[in-house]
Amino acid sequence: MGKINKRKKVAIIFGITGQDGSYLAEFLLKKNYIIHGVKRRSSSANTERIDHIFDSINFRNKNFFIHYGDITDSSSILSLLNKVKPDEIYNLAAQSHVKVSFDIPEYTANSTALGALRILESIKILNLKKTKYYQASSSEMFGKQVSKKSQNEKTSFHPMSIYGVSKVFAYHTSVFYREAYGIFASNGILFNHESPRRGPTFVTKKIIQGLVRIKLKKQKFLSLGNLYAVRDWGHAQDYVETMWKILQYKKADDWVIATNVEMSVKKFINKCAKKLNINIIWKNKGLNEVGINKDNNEVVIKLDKKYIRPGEVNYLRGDYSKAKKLLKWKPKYTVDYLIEDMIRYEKNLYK
Ligand code: NAP
Ligand code: F7E
Repeated sequence: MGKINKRKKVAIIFGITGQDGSYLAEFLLKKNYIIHGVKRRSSSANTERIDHIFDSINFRNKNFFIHYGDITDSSSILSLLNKVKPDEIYNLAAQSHVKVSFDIPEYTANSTALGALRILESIKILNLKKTKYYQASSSEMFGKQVSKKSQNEKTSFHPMSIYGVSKVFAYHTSVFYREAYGIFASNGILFNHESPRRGPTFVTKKIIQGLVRIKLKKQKFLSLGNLYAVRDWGHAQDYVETMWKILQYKKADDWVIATNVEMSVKKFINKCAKKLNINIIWKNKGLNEVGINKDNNEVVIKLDKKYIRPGEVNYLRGDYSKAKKLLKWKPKYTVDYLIEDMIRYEKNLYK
């Protein structure tokens, strides 16, 4: 009997150089996909999270291609989609930092909101009927939650930043292109997810990097903002798998992806410190609150008002029962594993 020649699936990843883009690329390559990643031009290298995917001698991987492009540039999107005609598109590109979105609101809206519109409109113009689209939606869309109930696909949105507002626009734009033009466009409403590859200014990475350096006596203290915000932190490696599952589901839909475990920033610090054998006691209130290393009486955590946001999301905990039931997905990694993985990575940098 002749061998069946199964065509490899082709995916475009916008945001390939980011935390999720790099893990998703690894995941899809293992599934035998051909990947086209889009990176934007920058004056210094922005590919350190994906450099290992290429072979080190020829800097080549026959299933992995990188293209210059920008989600604020419609022409680059249109011509790439026309050339590649992918089976799947993952839109992970965004100005993804909530605090930064207060400082650069217009650019945040241009990339995070209009970027999604540009890709969806390109799919429509090119009449790519078989192309499936994944939108990286965010728990930040839920925003101001008055009750401490968990959030699911039916919870209403009340964003508290231009980042959140932009993600709401991209969410509804995806639903609209699905309903009006029949495009397979799905939203993954992902709660916070972290990893050793997390950007250094997000709170988990900042805490772990800071505490490891304090432990190694390379830093004296760490300055933070709101210690009482509650988040639902998962591992990015777990979450990229669901992105793929979402596009394999029989119809386009919207999905909450989370762990359903809540934790305040302060509790996260205490957990990390304990794993590093730093014994922290807390003193004072408000902006004067400090974390003191009980063993030497030195202040290791201070608060700085520059990290306090004009709009804050105080409570996030995701109810992922729909994904659990229909996608058969649940997180593999606990927050304890996540912290240990991140600590291990930081410590290795100093070996
Ligand atoms: P990230 O590490 O900040 O990665 C963002 C990616 O977007 C990077 O590759 C970045 O390129 C790229 N990008 C930014 N502006 C661009 C532009 N104008 N044109 C082309 N590419 C651009 O974010 P992440 O944590 O991987 O998150 C991936 C996506 O999921 C984002 O859309 C984020 O908003 C969303 N999300 C994240 C979480 C989370 O907890 N991580 C939760 C929910 C949703 P550079 O490398 O050049 O900066
Ligand atoms: O802040 C508080 C801060 O910046 C978490 C993005 O991936 O997840 C992420 O957005 C909490 C906030 O993440 C500092 O006020 C205290 O309450 O790590 P973060 P985020 O804002 O939740 C969502 C789901 C996304 O979609 C986003 O793309 O921690 N916090 N002190 C601090 N935060 C930072 N960054 N730095 C501090 O010093």
